[in-house]
Amino acid sequence: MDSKTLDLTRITPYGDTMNDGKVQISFTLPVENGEKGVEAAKILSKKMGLMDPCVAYSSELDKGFTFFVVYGSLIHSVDYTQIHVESVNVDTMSMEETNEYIKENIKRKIVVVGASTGSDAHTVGIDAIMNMKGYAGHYGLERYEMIEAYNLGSQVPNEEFVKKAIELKADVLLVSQTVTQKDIHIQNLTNLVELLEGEGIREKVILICGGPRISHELAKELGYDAGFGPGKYADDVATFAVTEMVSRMSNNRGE
Ligand code: B12
Repeated sequence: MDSKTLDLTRITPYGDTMNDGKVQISFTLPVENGEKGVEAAKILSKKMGLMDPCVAYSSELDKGFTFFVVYGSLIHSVDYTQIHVESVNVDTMSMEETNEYIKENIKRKIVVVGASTGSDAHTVGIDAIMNMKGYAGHYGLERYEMIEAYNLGSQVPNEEFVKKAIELKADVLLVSQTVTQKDIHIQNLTNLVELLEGEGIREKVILICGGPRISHELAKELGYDAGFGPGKYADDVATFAVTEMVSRMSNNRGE
């Protein structure tokens, strides 16, 4: 490939010239910082598909642990034209439009209960969606006139979350998961679905999860109605939830 033509069937990272494949990666190896460690980082980088790897930086993190930054040219490319991504397909409404939509179609306030569940202590994600102040210029659900929003905070056990959902007669459940180490999010999200099914309320709620590593595809696989990751805000979530509620109401009426 030449250095000017963009070929979408074979895209590769851009450094300063089209198709140069330049990337920077960083990782830690459990070895001393020294020439042998640098060589190990280079060999590993080549195995990862980097041509001419150059260790730009190495530093001891702790005794026997070294952090490396490596530059190189990636030998791989992807066919961008063949990529299909499953994403939530809604035209996001503004807060005012959503309030109007609820008034016209649901004719009562809807109840949304959210939390960061299990052992996850990260609250910023769920707050971004729910807090009155909102996030990045998007007001959170607490500000919506037609939404009764309950943010239960973080480290909420699934059992307690389900109990609250029943007590508050939730229409929509929002679950945030940030920590994904050892796939803890998968276990936790799956356990929640099982508990909701056990209580016989899974089909009565719109079940939505979100977090930095949550995709719509993963959410659907785990039995959720939708999943939202970075770059998604309260208005996206609210639009999906209310349009899904109304579509289920019409289906139940056999329309
Ligand atoms: C702040 C922070 C903390 C704070 C949290 C404070 C708090 N009150 O939340 C503190 C210091 C407590 C913390 C602790 C830990 N953290 Co921390 N933390 C972060 C940090 C720096 C920022 C996260 C954040 O707030 N992002 C901003 C929000 C707005 O983004 P977001 O969550 O993606 O949310 C958006 C979307 O994802 C989506 N969304 C999120 N949730 C939901 C929910 C729904 C329903 C919907 C619809 C959408 C949605 O909407 C939001 C807006 O677009 C990240 C690194 C980073 N830079 O991202 C690490 C990070 C998340 N933490 C990490 C880790 C490992 C930990 C600890 C385990 C560390 C430790 N060993 O003790 C502990 C966790 C303890 C626990 N039991 O959970 C790792 C997670 C790695 C992984 N993939 O598992 C990260 C990535 C750091 C890293 N690179 O290693 N952390």
